[in-house]
Amino acid sequence: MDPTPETSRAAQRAVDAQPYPFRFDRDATALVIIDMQRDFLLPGGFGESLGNDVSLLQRVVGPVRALLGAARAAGMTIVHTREGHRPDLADCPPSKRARGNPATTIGDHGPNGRILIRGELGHDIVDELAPLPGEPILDKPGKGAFYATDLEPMLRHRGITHLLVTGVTTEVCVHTTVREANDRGFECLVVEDACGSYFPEFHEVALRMIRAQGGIFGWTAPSGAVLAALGDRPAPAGPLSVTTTNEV
Ligand code: TIU
Repeated sequence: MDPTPETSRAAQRAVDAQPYPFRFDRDATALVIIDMQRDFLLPGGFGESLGNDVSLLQRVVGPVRALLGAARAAGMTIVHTREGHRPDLADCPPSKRARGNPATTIGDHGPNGRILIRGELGHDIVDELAPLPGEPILDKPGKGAFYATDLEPMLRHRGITHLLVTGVTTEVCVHTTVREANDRGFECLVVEDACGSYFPEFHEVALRMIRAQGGIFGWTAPSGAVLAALGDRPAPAGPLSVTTTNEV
């Protein structure tokens, strides 16, 4: 039997987002957690080797953890990504190792093992956000999660059309992934406080770039608004008022 308008509406959620409400169906939406790895969040890893203060990313863990709990409770698709390379570095562009001429670089030994190398402690996801069995972990060699990975078929096979994007860093791997997803037709909401950067000003501007021009790459919203929409609360009946402005 075809779903009635009432059941269709019950499946739909709406997040109070910018630049206008983000409507989604939990069954067609994935929570994507980008690169919440020790190598970016803890001392001695890739992030610090690039000269960054990694403590700035710690504030992201709590909001991502809350979203992860809500997505698990809702039975949603959850994808964890990790940036990194093969132990033999065959998939690492020499330019990426050399960039910035750091004292230690990808493949070198650090306190959490070889930097940004698959299988090493530093490459893995922080304890607070450890994936559960059945949650896909996507290893990616680049900044974007679609480049040289099987993310796109993984999402299409599950009927996923909408992404809730979180993780680090906002202007690098989150942004690259959202741009790639946007060109593939996925609707992306970037969760503002569940993303972070070593540069707070880049974080803010990166979010504005997502939602500018009527949502040129997608939507943004705070985690509280997303959590409210993820629960067992249907979207309000009737059309949401949609006002598209260039306010960012
Ligand atoms: N350096 C930086 O801001 N980010 C990265 O190198 N990778 C990710 O963003 N994951």
